[in-house]
Amino acid sequence: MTTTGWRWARAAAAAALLAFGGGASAAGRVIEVKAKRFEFSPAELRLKLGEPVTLRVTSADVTHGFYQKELGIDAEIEPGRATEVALTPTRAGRFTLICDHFCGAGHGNMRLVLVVE
Ligand SMILES: [Cu+2]
Repeated sequence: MTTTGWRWARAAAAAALLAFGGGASAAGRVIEVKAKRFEFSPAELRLKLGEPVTLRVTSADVTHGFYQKELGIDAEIEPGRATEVALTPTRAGRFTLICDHFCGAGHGNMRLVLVVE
């Protein structure tokens, strides 16, 4: 490769980094979500249609589920480690994500609303 060609390659690599927000991974914006009996925090998230995000979910107590059928989300959230759920919403609307792993008496009220707009 010529010196000029090499410079162009480096410039292209720098531009690619900028495109992903200068350091963030290709999986996009990382959003922290905490799960505990019997709520997700935050309880509502606003997402942009077509924007890749990573939900980084941790549990403060026991194993919880993390399930939303239309968006194809189905994960187990175990205490002691973060579970990363990559997601690029392709449909607008309000989607209610639930805990589908029985975690106690208030389990049925454990919801996270994903608003995609
Ligand atoms: Cu739960």
